[in-house]
Amino acid sequence: MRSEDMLTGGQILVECLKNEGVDVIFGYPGGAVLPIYDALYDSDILHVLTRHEQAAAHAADGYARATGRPGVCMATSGPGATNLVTGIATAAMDSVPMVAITGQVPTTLIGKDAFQEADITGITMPITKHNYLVRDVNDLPRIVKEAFYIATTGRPGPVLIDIPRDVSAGKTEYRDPGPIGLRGYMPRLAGEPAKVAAAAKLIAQARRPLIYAGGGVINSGAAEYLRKLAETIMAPVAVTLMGIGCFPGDHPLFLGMLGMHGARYTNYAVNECDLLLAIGVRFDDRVTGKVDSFASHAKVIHIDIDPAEFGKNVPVDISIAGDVRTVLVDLIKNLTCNPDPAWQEKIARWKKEYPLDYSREGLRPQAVIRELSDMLQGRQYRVTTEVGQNQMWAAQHFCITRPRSFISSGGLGTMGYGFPAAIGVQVACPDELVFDIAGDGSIQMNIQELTTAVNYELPVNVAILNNGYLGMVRQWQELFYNRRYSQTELTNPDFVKVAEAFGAEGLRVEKSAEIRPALEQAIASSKPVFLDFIVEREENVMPIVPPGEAISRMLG
Ligand SMILES: Cc1ncc(C[n+]2csc(CCOP(=O)(O)OP(=O)(O)O)c2C)c(N)n1
Repeated sequence: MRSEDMLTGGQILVECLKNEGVDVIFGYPGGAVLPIYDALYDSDILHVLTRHEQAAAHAADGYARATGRPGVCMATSGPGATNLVTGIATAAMDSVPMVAITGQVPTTLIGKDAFQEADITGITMPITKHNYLVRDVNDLPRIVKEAFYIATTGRPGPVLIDIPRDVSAGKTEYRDPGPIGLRGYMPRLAGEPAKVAAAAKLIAQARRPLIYAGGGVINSGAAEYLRKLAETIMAPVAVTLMGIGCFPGDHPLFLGMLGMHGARYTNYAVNECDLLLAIGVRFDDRVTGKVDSFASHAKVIHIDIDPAEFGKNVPVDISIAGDVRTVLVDLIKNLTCNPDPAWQEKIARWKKEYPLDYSREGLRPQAVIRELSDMLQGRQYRVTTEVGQNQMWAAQHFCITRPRSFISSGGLGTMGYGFPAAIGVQVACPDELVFDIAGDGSIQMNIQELTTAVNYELPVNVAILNNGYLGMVRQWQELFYNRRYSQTELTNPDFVKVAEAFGAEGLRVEKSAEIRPALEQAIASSKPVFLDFIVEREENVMPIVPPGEAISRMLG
């Protein structure tokens, strides 16, 4: 081999990433990844330097959720790698395609408690779809190709590649690895025709059908077919938190979110339907409440790419394994239906009787969301959220009309997710308006990323619903712990001054009449903006299904 044909492992990695179409990496350097950062120095891949590795992972995740393309994050060995863990687990729980690259101590030191050694492949085993420790630089091209393939095919998820420093520094010739051959990994894509026919038969018999749709619809690009299905069989559509955007929020058949903070009419409809068409969902406990009472009058059809989901939480009558889009295309052909007109009428009555409403006095968080939602209609925008009341109010009151524009940590419920995710989303969608809906607690979990937003001129906006509490926990203490507010009252910094100190813009809003002008100012600004909304302190997210209860038994 001629020496001029030799590349370092770092250079080979960069070549491989380019071959995979990677245009941005979110990361943070350190000793064990120096050969990779050295190779990046000559590359035209954009590297976004976050201020914490957790934020790099969330930014990569936000990028992936906004685009459908895998997000890439990178960290050094030891603490850098462990700082990625929350971000990887967040992506895993929500089926987000991600490739995480970590540095590792040299192969000769592995297992010797070397400086900054952490067994990151061991640590991330349960939160990755697959992970690799690269022991030979010659294996890198194959591993990178496999990692992207695994992250993006079937049910998407995170894959980690751990690269010891001697491997990224080692030299060899770059060779294309050729076709991928992964024994035992065969994502099932085509639906099962006999089962599709059986499902069509059940649909024809149903009088009160209801669709329960989730993130799988968005992942498979099936929103258009979901809409066709719903309109063909005249079935109302309830969505999970992850499913928000898979069906237009302004469609007459839209029922909004079901489950713990679902609307009363939505949960009643789930309770009374006689056919539940569960599409790209996993029957999460926040959705089902008490499992035996969930949709207990209904036959259940479950369509999902991951057969491991069938019957995991709720028994199903027909399960169809396959890509949701492919299955829906098949199912829509030759469908007949016979819904009872009284079903639609009943739902319309419930909608009138139990709207998602709130008090108009003072500055209400729901009013902030509604106003923002109204202002953004007709424009290109994306919304991320933090976790807590802010997230649930956003889910209840934002009218989202297209997929990939509502981005939130559903499965893991990660506070500190929304702001770095918004940074990743803004990188992916430079021409769109990006808003993070935040709580005053959550924003402080990754507030340091304001520097990243300022440095890269990313004009993300953060609407902080500042109630001076860890609101959702306080709400539970109010309802279920006799108002004993143990450790949930917050002392906050002045968010306006914080924003200014970081070189961003800060605006404080204390009256409801000021909501719109402040939002307008934020939208017009070319800088990142923190909007500090001083909202009513003890507002609650209603309705709420008490933990362990049937979803038809809501408070509020
Ligand atoms: C990393 C992390 N730690 C703790 C929690 C538990 N938790 C869920 S909601 C919540 C309160 C969130 O408070 P805040 O961000 O102020 O939002 P609010 O509920 O007031 O809108 C907490 C502590 C969590 N979800 N994530």
